[in-house]
Amino acid sequence: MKLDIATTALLAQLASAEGPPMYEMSPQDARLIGEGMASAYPDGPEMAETRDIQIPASDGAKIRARIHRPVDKPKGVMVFYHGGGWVLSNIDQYDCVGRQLAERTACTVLLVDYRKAPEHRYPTAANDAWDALNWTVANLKTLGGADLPIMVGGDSAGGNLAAIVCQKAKAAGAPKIALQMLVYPVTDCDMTRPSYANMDNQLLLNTPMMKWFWDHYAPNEADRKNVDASPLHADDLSGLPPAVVVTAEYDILREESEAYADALRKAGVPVTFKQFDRQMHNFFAMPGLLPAQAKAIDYVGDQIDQHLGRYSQADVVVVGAGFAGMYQLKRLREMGLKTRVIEAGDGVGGTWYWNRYPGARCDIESLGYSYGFDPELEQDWSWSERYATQPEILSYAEHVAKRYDLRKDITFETRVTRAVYDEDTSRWTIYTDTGEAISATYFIMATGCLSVPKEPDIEGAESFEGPTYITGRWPHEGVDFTGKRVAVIGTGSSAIQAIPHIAEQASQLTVYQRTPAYSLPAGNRPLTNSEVSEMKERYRDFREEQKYNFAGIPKPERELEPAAMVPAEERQRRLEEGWTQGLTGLTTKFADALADEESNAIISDFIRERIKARVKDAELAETLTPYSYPFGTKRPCLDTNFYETFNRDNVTLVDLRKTPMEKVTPKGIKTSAGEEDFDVIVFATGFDAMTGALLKVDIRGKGGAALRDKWANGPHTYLGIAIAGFPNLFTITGPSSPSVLSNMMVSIEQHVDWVSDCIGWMRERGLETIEPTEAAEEEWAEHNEAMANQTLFPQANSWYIGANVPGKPRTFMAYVAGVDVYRIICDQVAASGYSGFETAKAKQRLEAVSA
Ligand code: N01
Repeated sequence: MKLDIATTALLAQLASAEGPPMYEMSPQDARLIGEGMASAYPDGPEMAETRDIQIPASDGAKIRARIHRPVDKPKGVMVFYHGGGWVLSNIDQYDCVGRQLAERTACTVLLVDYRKAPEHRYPTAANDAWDALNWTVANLKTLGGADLPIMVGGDSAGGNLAAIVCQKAKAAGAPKIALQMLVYPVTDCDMTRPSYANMDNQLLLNTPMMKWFWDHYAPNEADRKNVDASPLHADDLSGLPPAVVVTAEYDILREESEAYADALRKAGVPVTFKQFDRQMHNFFAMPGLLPAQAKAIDYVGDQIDQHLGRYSQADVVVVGAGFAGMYQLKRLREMGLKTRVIEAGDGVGGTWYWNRYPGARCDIESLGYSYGFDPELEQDWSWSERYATQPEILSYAEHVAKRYDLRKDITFETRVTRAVYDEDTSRWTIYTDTGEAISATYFIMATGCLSVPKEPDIEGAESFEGPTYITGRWPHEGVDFTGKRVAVIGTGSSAIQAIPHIAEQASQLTVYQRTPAYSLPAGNRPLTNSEVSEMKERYRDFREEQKYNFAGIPKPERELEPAAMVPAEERQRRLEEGWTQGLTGLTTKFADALADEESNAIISDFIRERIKARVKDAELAETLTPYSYPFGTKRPCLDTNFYETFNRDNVTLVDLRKTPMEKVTPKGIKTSAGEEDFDVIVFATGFDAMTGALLKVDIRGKGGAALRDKWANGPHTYLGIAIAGFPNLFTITGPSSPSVLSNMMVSIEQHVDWVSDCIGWMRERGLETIEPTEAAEEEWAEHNEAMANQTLFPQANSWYIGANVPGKPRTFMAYVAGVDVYRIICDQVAASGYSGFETAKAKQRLEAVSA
């Protein structure tokens, strides 16, 4: 027997309890056992409303019932009939299950305490179930809305009642039932099926017990064969509501549940079928005790979401319409794959769509910060400045979208909230906040590395009475700071670009600095016509140079000697030269610039002197000078007039290392030195980098495992592209790829090409799934860590290691050996038939999802 461990342990505990088997007890005594077990179940989630009611039965009696209304606005109503062989259990014992269903499905759940046998024999339970359904229809408004769809559900004998009320509704012509959820339902009184004879199945429900139930409920054998006792006996199942049928592997009811699913499907009813392996009968009704129970609630919740939402199919769903998602869409479309891109913004551009703060521009030179996949595209676009502004880059993204007609496959203003992999169908279902569910073979997260702004982690941030802005979510209409007292919190790249612009408008600007940055002058200027045309002539060669360069930035070239081998005069010459050469100007001047403390100190000291020369007030200059980490171990910044801005009379710097921030108040900001009032606060406090956007979506892989759980101690991937346990999921520039340490355009193109080629390779071979092995993932993690430890990167409390987000696990999240080395590794993995990955062909299935 192969039950899961929790089930095995539970059965072992139950076996140690003394007493006769239940089928030798009176129903009254047997009910007490169920009550004892239920005392171990948790209370379940909080509800907006929980109310007990009495439903009038058609014979004049009263049926007890309980309404659980979820916190979220109800999307539907489910009438739920509990299991217990028509003899045992009640709605108190199913209270937690009802709450779980209500919370997960955002539906009002009506738990029905139909009358039990032997006090009330067949067909009382079926009649009560029907009366409760009709009461629900008549009282929909009080349950959440007169237009809400109605579903029925139940487990075991409750599944039997749910199936029966659907047949009754069909016969009566009403009500319309949107869905029937049948969890290991009793569908037939035939107890001669092989699943009854198999000893492996004689667990919480065994053959004598089933006989005991039937004998109490329908002692007359002829009654049992009626369709309102054995719904499988119905002549015609066509026209019944779509069904979700769940079974357990070790359950005597498994075969009759399967038979009903099969009969429904043959009658043309859409059926989604799932067997929970290594589970026994009743697992669905044991919350808190069996982990599979929570997974089953999730599973039925997902199915209900699909049925209630809009449901569609695609070959691939890509999340994000930034530069990664756009190119990914183009590639997949060319391969003939039906591709849907889901984008939260109302336009393309990703980072360049959201980051509209004043002064936002790229710190990679514009001639190299563009797509290289189409020689014609690079000829018909001309950059105007050495470093392009955000508006210019955004218009480039829009130009690309138009040129390749990308928008038609992008759904804008829609967020992906959840994605669930189904091992039975080998497909992902991707859920959006607009109620759509998309089933897809491949799921690609092109969500960017710096796309989720860090939540302001400062006490009282929400209490400020004036407007607040986050640089990474800047209003499209812009912000006018004229005459305002403005606070900017942070001195990273975003703040450094924004501060000089804000200072020009604001009456007073106060900058709150916790860690000084190393910022180099951008040296921005308009590009000359000859610079642009020269690059256009040599673009093809340049693209190759980008691909096989350490950072995807071919100039300046990397010097090969460690600093110690370079004579003092030559060192100085290189430093002077590097100072004007942008982001990689100084890190390329010595081979060991980012690996050796002394070498790095030469550069860091040089920059410190330069910073001091830019600020008139010596004390202020000292405060702005970084000492606590080596140059380059936090992302360096490029600025235009950042340090000079502090020479203005209307600009003040607060050193939070000396006077720590205490809180934001309704009027301003309080530090240990006192409180200052402001009209506006700008949070330039950075991002939940690398993993933020991936974990914002609730991604569930094999066995319902959550990516959030898998990465609780830091992200683990293979090549930063794929994740063990999450087949056919790809991450573009994911954690432990070079990504943020490189020119993102070069890294994005490399990943998109690799993923597209991989999908093409699978399709040529008829392969259905691909996922990395745990071993490959482990080897990659070890290699990453070893490479990072050869550098100075781990010395800084940077967002590269998650240090900027309180509580985030600390691991170095980018591959440091360079995009050139990385590309060679990725190419070799592909050339060797995707070593480190496991692939599988399509499975033979009992049942395909159809809806
Ligand atoms: O964010 P950051 P960013 N109290 O995390 C401070 C890219 N980028 O948006 O260092 C007080 O770098 C924080 O202080 P500390 C680029 O890769 C590119 O500026 O944590 N202060 C820091 O000073 C960049 O690296 C461009 O001590 C708090 C600042 O806020 C990345 O985006 C332009 C605080 C955050 O700096 C992120 O840059 C802009 C608190 N509670 C950005 N929390 C280009 O040019 C945070 N800080 C392409």
